[in-house]
Amino acid sequence: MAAATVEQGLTRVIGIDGAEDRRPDGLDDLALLGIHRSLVALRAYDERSVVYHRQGRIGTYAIFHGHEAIQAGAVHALERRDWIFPSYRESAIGLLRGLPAATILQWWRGHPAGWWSPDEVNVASICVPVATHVPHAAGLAWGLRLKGTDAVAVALFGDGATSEGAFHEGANIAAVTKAPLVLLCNNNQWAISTPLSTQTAAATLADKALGYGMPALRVDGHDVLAVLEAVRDGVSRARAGLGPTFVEAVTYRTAPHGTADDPSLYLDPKRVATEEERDCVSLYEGYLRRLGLLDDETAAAVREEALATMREAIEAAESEPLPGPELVFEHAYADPPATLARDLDELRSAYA
Ligand SMILES: Cc1ncc(C[n+]2csc(CCOP(=O)(O)OP(=O)(O)O)c2C)c(N)n1
Ligand SMILES: [Mg+2]
Repeated sequence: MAAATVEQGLTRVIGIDGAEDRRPDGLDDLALLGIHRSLVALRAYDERSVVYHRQGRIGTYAIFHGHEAIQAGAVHALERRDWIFPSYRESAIGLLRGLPAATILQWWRGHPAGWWSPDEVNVASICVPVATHVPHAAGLAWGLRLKGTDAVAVALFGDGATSEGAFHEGANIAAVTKAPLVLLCNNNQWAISTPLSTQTAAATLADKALGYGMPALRVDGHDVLAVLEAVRDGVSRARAGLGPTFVEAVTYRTAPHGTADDPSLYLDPKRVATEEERDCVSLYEGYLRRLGLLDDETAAAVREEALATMREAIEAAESEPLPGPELVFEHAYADPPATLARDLDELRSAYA
């Protein structure tokens, strides 16, 4: 990969459309099966969360069906010391770092237990404002470099995020400081109902990296191993002190933006059906089957384990007591003004 070039085609590892499968360097059978478990854990989390939302057990939820390959590919390209900066679309990525599913469900329930200390798992808080975590990730990555460690950071964000000022500020400062950062863009071709064609006039999102003097790679976001290889390339550059890399992982959002969205107003069902034929989990399972590493029985066992985790997690989340209304004020002031006591009384009486 040269200093500041954009590879225009979409790189793949899994044989799609009759191409040969490849095996990325350094991934033994165990590693390949670990990636499968991660994909299935994310799929189960997402599927069950939509059901829990419909049952009124969690709040509004950002569905990530079809984005699992981007998330698992990224995490499996990293070492445990490396940092992950997720957006709402990657809310459950911490599962792959050992965060309990109950903790993430609590986040979507608006429960105070739905938070973790980022430095315990090197996963930053879930970022809801579009792109504002990009400068945070750039700053943390720069700090890692200043401290003399060889750890890196990855920030995950969407196609729409690349139109936000925060993305550009973050990309620029990361490049200027040679921050060890991988900017991983999930190009699912929609920002809620805004299609990519009206989002940008750039030929590719990866082209935007050129303006900041960083190289970019474009991969098929349905292909977990292609994402892994690209992020791994970016991580190697970052560890070597060469600065940030932009990875555009191209996929297509076949699900609603979130549980509050009605995509029938703008998504073409025919396109959705075509994209679903290349579902990232099924594609990877096909690859493992061709390698003789997966059969029906193992696939069913992995899925059942993931579903059991979710059953236990929702039960654990729901059995945690709800906080009292005073929590709203508890961390707001070092010295609460006198009027707050009155407000709190009013709030309590509304709850009583
Ligand atoms: C700064 C900011 N502006 C607007 C919103 C409302 N909003 C939430 S998601 C979204 C679309 C983002 O699209 P994209 O970056 O492509 O990410 P995706 O949701 O497709 O993963 C918008 C505009 C927000 N959360 N933050
Ligand atoms: Mg998008």
